[in-house]
Amino acid sequence: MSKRKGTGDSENPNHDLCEFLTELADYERNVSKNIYKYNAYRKAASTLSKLPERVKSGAEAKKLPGIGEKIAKKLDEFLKTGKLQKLEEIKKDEGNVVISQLARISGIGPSKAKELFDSGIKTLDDLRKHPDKLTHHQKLGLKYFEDFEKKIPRKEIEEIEKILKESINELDEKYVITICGSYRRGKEESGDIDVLITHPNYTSGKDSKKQSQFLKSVVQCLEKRKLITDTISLGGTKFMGVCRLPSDKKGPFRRLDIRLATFDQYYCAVLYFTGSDIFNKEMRAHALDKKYTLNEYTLKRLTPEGVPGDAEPITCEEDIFKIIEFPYKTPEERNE
Ligand code: 8GT
Ligand code: MN
Ligand code: MN
Repeated sequence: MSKRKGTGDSENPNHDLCEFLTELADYERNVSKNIYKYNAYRKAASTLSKLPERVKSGAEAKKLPGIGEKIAKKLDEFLKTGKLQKLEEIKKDEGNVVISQLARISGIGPSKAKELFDSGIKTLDDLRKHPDKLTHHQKLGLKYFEDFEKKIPRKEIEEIEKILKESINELDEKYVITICGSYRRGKEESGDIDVLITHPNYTSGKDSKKQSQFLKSVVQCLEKRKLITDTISLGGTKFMGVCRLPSDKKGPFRRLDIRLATFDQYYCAVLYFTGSDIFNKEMRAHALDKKYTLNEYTLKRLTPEGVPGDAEPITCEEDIFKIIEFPYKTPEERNE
C-alpha cells in the first residue's frame, strides 16, 4: 500500500481538476475520516485522468462514470474561478493542514495524526524531537519521509526485479515471483514495490507453523544481498520494509512489500495485489451480482442464502474473469 495516489501526469489535459479532486479525497480520508467520500472523489479523479480532452463543463462531466451532481458543481466552480471555495476554507484551518501532512507519513493514519496534532505537534521537526510518541513503523516512516514521497521510476523497479528473482531463485529455484501493484499495470512510476511470491510446497491446508520459514528465509536472503535495508514488520505471510538498489548507495530508499501466497491461491492473490484498488472493488461488486464472493484468497459460489461454497479451481487470472462473466482486462487495463 502506498500513500500518495497521483492522478495523472502533466500530459493529462484535466490535470488541475484531478489535483483538486485528489486534495478533497485526501481531506476526506485524513481529516473527516469519510472513506465513502474519499472513494467517490478518487473515482471521479480517475475518470477525468483518462479523458483525452479537457472537460468543458460540469454538465458534460456528469455523463461520465463516477461523476454526479455534487462533483459536477465543483468542476463548474473550478472551471469558472480557477479555485474551489471549499478547499480554500479547508486550507485556512491549521489543524487540517497539519493532520494531512502527518498522515502522509508511512504508519501514521488519520487518528494518530489527530492525536499528534492535539498533543502540540505542528511540523515534522516537532515530531523528530519526540520519537517516544512513535512506533517502530512510524519512526521509519518519518526517517524516510522525503524518499517515500518520491515516485519510483519503472527502470529502477526492473533492476530491483532482476536482483529479487536472481537472489530468491538462488535460494530455491521453485519460488515464483511476481511484482504486482502499479508496476504490473504498466505504470511508468510507482509509489512502492509490491512483490508476491509463492512456492509449490506452500499450499493451503498444510501445517502453517512449519511453513512460516518460507518468507523469513526470503527476507534474510535479500538482506544479505543488501537489497532490504530495514524491516517494518515481518509475519508468516507479510513483510513490510525498506529497500534500495545495492549499486546506488546515494539513491532513495523505497517502500517494499512482500506477500507470500499459497500455491493454490496464487492467482486470486495476483489479481488482488495488482489492483488498482478501485478496479478490485468493481470486480468484487460484479462477482457479488453473479452470486460469487471474491477476495485475495479464493473465489467461491454463494448459495441463494448467501453461504459461500468450496473454492473454485483457478489455474490463471483469466479463469476468475470467466467464472464471474466479467470481460477480461489485461493488467494495463485495470488502472481504474
Ligand atoms: P502505487 O503506485 O501508489 O503503489 O499504486 P498501487 O500499487 O496500485 O497501490 P498499492 O497501495 O501499493 O496497492 C496495491 C494493491 O495492494 C491494491 O490493489 C490493494 O488491493 C492491495 N493492498 C494491500 N494492502 C493494502 C492496504 O493496506 N490498503 C490498500 N488500499 N490496498 C492494499 O495489499
Ligand atoms: Mn503497496
Ligand atoms: Mn504499489
